[in-house]
Amino acid sequence: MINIFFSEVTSANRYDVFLPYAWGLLRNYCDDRIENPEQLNWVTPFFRPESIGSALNRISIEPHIFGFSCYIWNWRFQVELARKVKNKFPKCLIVFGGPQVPKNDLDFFTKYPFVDLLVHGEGEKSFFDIIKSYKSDKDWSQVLGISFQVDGRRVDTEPKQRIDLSVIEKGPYQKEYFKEIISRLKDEKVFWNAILESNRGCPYGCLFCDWGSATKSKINSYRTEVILREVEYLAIQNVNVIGVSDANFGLFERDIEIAKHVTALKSQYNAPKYFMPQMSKGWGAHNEAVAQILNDSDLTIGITLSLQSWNEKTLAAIKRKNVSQDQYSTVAKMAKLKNIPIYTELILGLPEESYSSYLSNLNKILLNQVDELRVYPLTMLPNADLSDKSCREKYKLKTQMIPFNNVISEQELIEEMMEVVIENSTFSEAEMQMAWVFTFMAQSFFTAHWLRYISIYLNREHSISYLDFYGVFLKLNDHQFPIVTKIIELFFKLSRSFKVWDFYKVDGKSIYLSPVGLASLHIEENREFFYLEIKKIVELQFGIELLDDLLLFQNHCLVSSGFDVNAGVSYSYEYDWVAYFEKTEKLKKERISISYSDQYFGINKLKFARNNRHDWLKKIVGLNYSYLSLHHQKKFRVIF
Ligand code: B12
Ligand code: SF4
Repeated sequence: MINIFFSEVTSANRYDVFLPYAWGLLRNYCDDRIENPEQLNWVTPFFRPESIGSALNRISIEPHIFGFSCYIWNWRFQVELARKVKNKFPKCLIVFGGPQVPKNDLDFFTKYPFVDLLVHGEGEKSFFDIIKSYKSDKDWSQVLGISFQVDGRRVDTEPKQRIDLSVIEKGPYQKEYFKEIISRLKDEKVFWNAILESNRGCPYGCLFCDWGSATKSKINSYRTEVILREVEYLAIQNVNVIGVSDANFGLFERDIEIAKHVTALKSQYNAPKYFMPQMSKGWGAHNEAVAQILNDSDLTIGITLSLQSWNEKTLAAIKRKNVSQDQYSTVAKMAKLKNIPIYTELILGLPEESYSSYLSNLNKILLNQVDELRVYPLTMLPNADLSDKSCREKYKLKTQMIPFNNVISEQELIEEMMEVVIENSTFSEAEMQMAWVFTFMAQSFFTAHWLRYISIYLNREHSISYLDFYGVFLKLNDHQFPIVTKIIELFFKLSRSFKVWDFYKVDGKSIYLSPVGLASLHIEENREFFYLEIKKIVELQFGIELLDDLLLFQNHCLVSSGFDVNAGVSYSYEYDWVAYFEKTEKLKKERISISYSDQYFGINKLKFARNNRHDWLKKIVGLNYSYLSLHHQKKFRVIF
């Protein structure tokens, strides 16, 4: 009997778990093909965050093959666990696979002598051949797509052919082995999520992307019925979120069928709560239909319009094809009309990006009134072309290892690190810090809504750009404006430390917060005074007297920690702000009343305990991004 162990610790916290999909795919492939499968004992993999000691203690039989699924978010953990396993079980074959396994690090085996085999790229065929070889002569030279050492000399075998996904009859989730894992998670009442791929590969080859650089290739798809059955099984089991790992969902017409199927399942089983694909980069013919279907059934938190940058020089340098600015605006307008939220991603620190081009990206995005904006530091992934020495030199990339923004770290586990760009040939370190401050302001004040309506009003009525408005916050006197200056001070601190998400004590309990979360906490504690300060700032800096009616409308649209879910709340206004902001009509002096009656909040649609700031933060902002959760969603307007 061969005992096969596997570690695929996923990016998650204790309450929000991803099933070990890579393990499932490898096992599925091997089970279907291997002779005498009863000789293999696949031990339930490690996939939840835990300490090395605890993981080691749970190894109760001798491991013969130990697979490690390596990602940027678990690398240090995997290395340490592998080291200890090899120490304790010297005969165990340690196999590293996954995107964090470097292809070209020639010193790898010197640094990590306890690793026996490195598998590059797709794992199914290689892992199958490794097991087959383990059962016979242990001659790894016949296994394609791997690296190993013989007498201190590194051997790289020939790259392998990609497997044909269309011949796979049944996905792993429906197999017996996942049933046991799922039923244990259900007993624990954790939110459990599944990754699902309907296809593999990406025709683009963005310089910074591990995936694109690695697989730039023809798209290889599963048969539609295989996907539909997997989704159905997960829905019956009450999965929380299905994350689609395709690089370009919406590229194929059948994606509409998949989206419709998930919708039908949701109405039957009330699961999944969310179905989250990354939309195809060029906004294709089917994206709109897919977005509409998913939005109508409340399966999405918005459609993704990933940009990374809008600067032509940057796009050329990173070899990225984007939606054009015109196309972006058209999609944003369509989304607004259909009430579909849009969210956009940018990367800060890309080659040829400068402070002014980055701020211009930010401003254009806000002008399109996005609902969610995520900005990532440019991260150096080992297999992305950008990590090559030549690129580092060409763009004068200065990098720093920073702690990973990962919820795992609270539990005294190994802190994961990532290498990020803090300066390049066109963007100085000081400018990059300032760019982060503007980013936090855009996220907190615009997308998280704290000043969204005031910003739009100033832009529409007085042509004040969003960033010009927020820019004045940088020059304020802290005696006169203590609340706003405190927030800005906080943003500066975060931009310098790079430990952006962190744990904070709120009312005696620890909570994991983003910059938006921290700013929100501070504003919530001083709401009335915050808006008074804003009124004064606008008056002093721009000579404009903001209507109190607008300040009230702005303030009320954000869910307060005192909001009574059972009673709801109603407010009256002198002006029809809803027509002005939502229908972009002219401002009319017309009395309206608005009632807010939300019952559930945040991405997990939870209720929060009234007048409990900790719970308010946790449910509304907390572990997730701000998304659309800070402002009231259920609104009813009456015109008098
Ligand atoms: C789902 C996903 C996530 C999920 C996390 C899911 C989880 N399980 O925890 C979420 C949305 C949270 C996420 C976040 C991030 N992600 Co992500 N994510 C993905 C995505 C889309 C799918 C991953 C997946 O499950 N694929 C399906 C599996 C089966 O494929 P696979 O993982 O490649 O596995 C195959 C092979 O690698 C191999 N293999 C894998 N393990 C093993 C083990 C052995 C022993 C063997 C032999 C083979 C083998 O065989 C498998 C089958 O062929 C990938 C892109 C992609 N399409 O792969 C990016 C990707 C993994 N993410 C990436 C990154 C950078 C991130 C972020 C850091 C982004 C950011 N800047 O914040 C964050 C980090 C989050 C955090 N705080 O931890 C990079 C990772 C690069 C790296 N070196 O690890 C990827 C590759 C995308 C990219 N642009 O390059 N991500
Ligand atoms: S960033 Fe997206 S589009 Fe670009 S190569 Fe990676 S997966 Fe493909």
